[in-house]
Amino acid sequence: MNKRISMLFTVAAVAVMGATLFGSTYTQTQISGQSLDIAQMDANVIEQIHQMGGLQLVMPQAFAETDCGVLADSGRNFVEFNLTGESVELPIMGGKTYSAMTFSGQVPGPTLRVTQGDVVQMTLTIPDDEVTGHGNDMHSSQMTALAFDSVNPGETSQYCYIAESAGVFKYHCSGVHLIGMDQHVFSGMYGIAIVDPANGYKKLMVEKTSGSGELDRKFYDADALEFQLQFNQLYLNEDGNYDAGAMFKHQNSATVVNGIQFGYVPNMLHNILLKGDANKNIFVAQPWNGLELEHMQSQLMYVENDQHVRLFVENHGNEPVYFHIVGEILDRVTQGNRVQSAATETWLLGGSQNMIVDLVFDEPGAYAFVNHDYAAIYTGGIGLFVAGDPFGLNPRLIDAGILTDPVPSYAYALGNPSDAVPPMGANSIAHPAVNIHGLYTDDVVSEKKDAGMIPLWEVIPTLPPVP
Ligand SMILES: [Cu+2]
Repeated sequence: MNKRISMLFTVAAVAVMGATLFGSTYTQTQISGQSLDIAQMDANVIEQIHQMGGLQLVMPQAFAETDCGVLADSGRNFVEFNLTGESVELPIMGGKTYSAMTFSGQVPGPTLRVTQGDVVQMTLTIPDDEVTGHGNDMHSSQMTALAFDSVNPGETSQYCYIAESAGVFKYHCSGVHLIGMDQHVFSGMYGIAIVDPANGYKKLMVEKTSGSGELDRKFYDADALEFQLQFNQLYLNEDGNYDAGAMFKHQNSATVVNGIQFGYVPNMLHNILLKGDANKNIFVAQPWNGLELEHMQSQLMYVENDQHVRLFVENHGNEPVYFHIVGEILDRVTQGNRVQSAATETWLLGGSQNMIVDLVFDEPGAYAFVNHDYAAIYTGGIGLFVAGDPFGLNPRLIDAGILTDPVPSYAYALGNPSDAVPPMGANSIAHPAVNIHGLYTDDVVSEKKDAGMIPLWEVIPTLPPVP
């Protein structure tokens, strides 16, 4: 089958499938009444599909309008989740910017954290001066994005749902009546909802051998130090605008974690601490290096040894994520609220798929987490956890007066990056400190400062020199 015929077949199949599922509103007459201009197929496939109605076959009346008032009075815990759709310029690697679309001025958007059974009231506001409308598809709901449709500039809209299923769930802009959804998502309009299990998380059991090698088990309390890692790609042209052609060909221009390429690798401070020289890089790629980069300077993630760590991982992208931590084993992998694997080296996440990884870092050291696809690693899909005090810095930091006593992780001195720290849940261990790091607008940075998060770029120059 040649390419054009095969593409026509695909589009027709979408239409016929829609007619089968929703026959009462989409008839054969409608299908035959619309024809595709094959010559324009490559130019604007999405628009063609839209013209055919192939992706808009769902009957609005088939969806029960969920009454926020009824749910608010249901006696369930009621959580408001307010988002704003904003197009802004945000930094990319190499000192340039790109045309980003955001939920509330940050990429990824704010993380929603609720408990299974809670009512969520999602409100999306689009400012008057915004260039386009936006939607929001919450995967933690069980309502079609079409019921919500999209919101025009200068308008606000909301819907309510019960978060029935525990787990990690993507949310993402659904475009303008679904048109441009790919552009809006890859430009930054995505985030996650964490729905904690109603009965809390489970203890973590790790098999260990002890004594002369007999098998033993070690149990860790359900409470854990938590991080969020959201993988995606950028598809940009030279001008920093979305390139749909590159997306269709799966030729991304960057692999990002929480919106940034190489956002969790060492910076000049680590160079000073380990090599005594801000300009002697200790990591092969340190593109976000320099205090003048402020909240964009790369940061590391610090954990204690023998501590229960929980990672909420989502793949928002078009490429698989082969999640692996170099030098560690994923002690437990959970999807939804069901354990999928224990003691596994790597776990595969397809597009819009997620998992919760529970693990313990046994030995002091630096551990790279990667998408173990080499193309992804080399284009930014890598970051570092540092467990314990592998570099023996405690005495030096105490001598310098930065610390008074030895600490079990560098988080006590530097904090963990704000974009990797999810909101607290019932089984969360509080991070010792949180620094401001992320793909944020200046307004979001101000909010983080007001919330007590540390602007390291302001604090570090005031610290005494490390001996
Ligand atoms: Cu949008």
